[in-house]
Amino acid sequence: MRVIYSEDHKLRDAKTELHGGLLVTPFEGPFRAEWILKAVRDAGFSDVVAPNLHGLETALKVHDWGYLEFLSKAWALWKASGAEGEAIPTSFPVRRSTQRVPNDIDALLGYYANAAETAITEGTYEAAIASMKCALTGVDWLNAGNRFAFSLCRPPGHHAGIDLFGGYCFINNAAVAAQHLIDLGAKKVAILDVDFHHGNGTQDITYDRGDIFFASLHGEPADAFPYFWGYADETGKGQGEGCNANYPLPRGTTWQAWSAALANALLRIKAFGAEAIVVSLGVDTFERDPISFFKLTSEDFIRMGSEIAGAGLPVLTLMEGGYGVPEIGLNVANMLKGLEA
Ligand code: SP5
Ligand code: ZN
Repeated sequence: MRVIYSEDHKLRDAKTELHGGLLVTPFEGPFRAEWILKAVRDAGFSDVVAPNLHGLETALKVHDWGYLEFLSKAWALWKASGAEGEAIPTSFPVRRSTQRVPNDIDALLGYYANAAETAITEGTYEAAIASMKCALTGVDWLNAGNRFAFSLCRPPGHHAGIDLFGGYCFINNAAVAAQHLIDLGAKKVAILDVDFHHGNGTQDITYDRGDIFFASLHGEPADAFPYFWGYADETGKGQGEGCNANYPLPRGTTWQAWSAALANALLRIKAFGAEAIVVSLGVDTFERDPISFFKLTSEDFIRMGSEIAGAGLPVLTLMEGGYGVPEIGLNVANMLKGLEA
């Protein structure tokens, strides 16, 4: 399995996350990619390469142009406004308000945010672009005839919508990868999101598309971030009707119920006729994850990899969430081992 990793993830090193009414050290930090890279190497995955050159053309097919321009300028505008801390959104367009794009940076932050825990900081945009390049390079590896790649994306992407950041995400790496697969000739692809949190950004981007099947297993929205997306009755619209499958699962879910949902998702992906699977891999389903409520064990991640490989399709695995505990590295390495077993 080829592993794609960029040192530029370190450019995203936020000092603040709004959590429990305090500005705490973010759960999503550079240590995550370091731990995961070490564990993956220790598990024998030694083919680690830097990403290929890629521009913004694929991202512009899945994100709004004004949104990407905002991301590229947000930190400079924030500094120019005289603010001292990191760029945290505080004012939001809501039900019955206008949806006009504002001028002021405080307003722009709220306009483009779907959550306020995630600060934009110096280097965030550059790290998000490097993360996206890891995803695109994983697709290039599959396109060269290989069955598996692992893009060690950081920052993650699945909460980034057409024109929305939040949930530690800025550019939707999975959607960009799926678009790249299609641009290289695939007619149909699937994104399988196994992160604890619903992949609301990916759903936002793919909801009306008939060429990308999106399946997500996640904590029940009424109780789990991102709260306002991820119900089972969200099935897609227009050309995409029937191409969106949500599997909300309750507090305390273990491998037994989780794997039953996975089996159903894989059946749906096969029936759809996907030619490849992009896996949004969050290991925040782990029993000791600090912000989540599923109970998967480290061994379950090996089973997860083998079940997914059992679909018989090329698989690009992309890193999403997984926090706090050193086992995030082992859990990722286990999933990759399961894929190749
Ligand atoms: C990529 C990814 O996994 N993003 C997750 C972002 C979650 N951010 C906000 C979570 C708020 C949840 N509060 C948890 C309370 C735990 N007691
Ligand atoms: Zn997550």
